[in-house]
Amino acid sequence: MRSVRRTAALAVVGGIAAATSLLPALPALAHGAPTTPISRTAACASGGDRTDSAPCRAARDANGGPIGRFDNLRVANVGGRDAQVIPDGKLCSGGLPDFRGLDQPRGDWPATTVTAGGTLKIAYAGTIPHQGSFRLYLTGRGYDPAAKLTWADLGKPLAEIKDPPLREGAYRMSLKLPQDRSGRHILYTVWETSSTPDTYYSCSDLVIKAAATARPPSAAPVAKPAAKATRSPEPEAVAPPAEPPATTSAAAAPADPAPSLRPAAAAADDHVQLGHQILIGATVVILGVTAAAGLLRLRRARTTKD
Ligand SMILES: [Cu+2]
Repeated sequence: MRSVRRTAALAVVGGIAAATSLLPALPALAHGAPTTPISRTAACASGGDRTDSAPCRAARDANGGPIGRFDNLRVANVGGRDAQVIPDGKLCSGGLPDFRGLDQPRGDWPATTVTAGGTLKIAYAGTIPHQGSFRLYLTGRGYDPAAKLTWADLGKPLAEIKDPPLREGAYRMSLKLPQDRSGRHILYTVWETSSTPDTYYSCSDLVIKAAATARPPSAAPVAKPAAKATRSPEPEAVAPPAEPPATTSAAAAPADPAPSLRPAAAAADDHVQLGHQILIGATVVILGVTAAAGLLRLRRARTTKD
């Protein structure tokens, strides 16, 4: 009996050791950021995939040191009061000193080329599921990329999407873009989680191109009316199907950059969200108990035979 107990104890220890060794394979204690269209965090923050680019180096200089982790731009206890809590000019950093370099107005942030009036497919990397709502804002027609982003630039959200599907490491959403924007714009994404106290903020830079239905340019200069023509009817005929092919928009975006942005080991992560810890704790306990029970059964079977 003593040896059985010892075996059981060893098995528990072994099970826990085995479970612990699996931990690095589990997602790090991380959160999220848009990877399509690429956000300033996913590009330039630590763990980002364009950190060597000129705008990212400039952002680090402006930050006065390393930028925080790309998936960790979150503010606790905002509770939907985004415009009261996040100051104008600091929207891209969420007002967090660790990310202040991302607030710089620049014309060369890594951007995604999209089509006016098209459907933008969004991938928001999220390694551990949180429940919540995404509010998607787009800068208005008067937006000036040379000025810092303010709430007035954004107006009302274009869409609010609750608990979108999480597939292959990213939340998947679609957004119909307005016809009347062109050039540099910002998609501002607010993820207000309901399973944690945190709200996540991010700026994704877009270059909006006119739809391809435009007339081909003619060599001879044509007299243009001084004022814009009257509102043209929306070409609803080209409305995309529910799951539009990736080519309709975000053409310049890589098919799915989400998996390339695996957060590094949780070393510097100060995240203390109960949900994450319960998940990992439960995994350890379950693996440990399963291993112990299995070995105990084996041991018993052997003792009975003897
Ligand atoms: Cu999180």
